[in-house]
Amino acid sequence: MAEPKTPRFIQTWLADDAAERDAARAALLAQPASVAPKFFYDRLGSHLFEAITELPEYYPTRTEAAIFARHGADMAAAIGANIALIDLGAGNCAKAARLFALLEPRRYLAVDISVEFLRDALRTLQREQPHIAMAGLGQDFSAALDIPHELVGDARPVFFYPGSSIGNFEGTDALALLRRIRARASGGGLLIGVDLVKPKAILEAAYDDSLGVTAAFNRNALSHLNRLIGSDFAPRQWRHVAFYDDAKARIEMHLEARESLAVEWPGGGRRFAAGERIHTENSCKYTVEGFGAMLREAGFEAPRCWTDHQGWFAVFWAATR
Ligand code: AVJ
Repeated sequence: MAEPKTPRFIQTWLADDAAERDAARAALLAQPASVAPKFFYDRLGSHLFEAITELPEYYPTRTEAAIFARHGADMAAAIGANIALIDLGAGNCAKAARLFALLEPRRYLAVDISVEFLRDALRTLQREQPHIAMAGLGQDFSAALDIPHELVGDARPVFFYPGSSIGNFEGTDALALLRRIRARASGGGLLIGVDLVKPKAILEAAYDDSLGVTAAFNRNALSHLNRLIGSDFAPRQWRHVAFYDDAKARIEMHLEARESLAVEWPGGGRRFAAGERIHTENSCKYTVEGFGAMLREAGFEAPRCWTDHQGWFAVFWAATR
């Protein structure tokens, strides 16, 4: 019997590299303090996010899956053959794996910041799908999108960015990321999932679920930071806060100090007053028109769009010449 294939793995991002630690400390000392959402995703954080996608209140994952189930054949026809599927923020790789039968990619490149989690998921997937050449990239693509050419080969690069992860970026940053993707997608394109503006109550429940899984996910960023910079955050002292800002069309997540407290780390620290917040995430919501315009501004031509029957979520295919 042949040896089971192990996907090639290239790691360019280290959460505990000195520059990352400096930036994390600087953000904690800023007014207001913040923790970048990438720090949600240590191994436990990736598992907690996986649990979030199963919550009854968290509609994005299942709504997007329903759009793929209903319109996948249509999308595959638009996308075409001979592709390398490049999965940005692949996580457990489940979303891409469900498209394999439709898109029949020759190569699959999974990119994620949560390195160990990705490596485990990809090993399992490669065993199940030995005929697709797979590789993993442990990379912070929000800083630089660096896809080694030999991993794409002569296949057409199709970027896959599902789940509305683009929502973590504000206007100009989102546009810059789309432009970077477009520059690397010649002859292929971008298949992207985007969460849409909808009534506030539905949005807020999705980010403040009744089991408290999202609250745990939010607080886990503090445990991750404790390991990275040696801080002494006590997650229990922080309350999960999530609300929808209509004017900015975004969910904001924060951690709010339940009492006046001090946090220390080697070489520094700061006090937080009771009620003071650390901003941990923005999750921007779009309209179909607004996101289509943004894709065109990023240089994609004639994007196509599919939505669910409630108009809660959209998937766009934007080809690149
Ligand atoms: C992974 C960024 C798409 O914004 O919905 C889920 C992260 N945060 N619940 C989102 C998240 C709180 C998620 N994204």
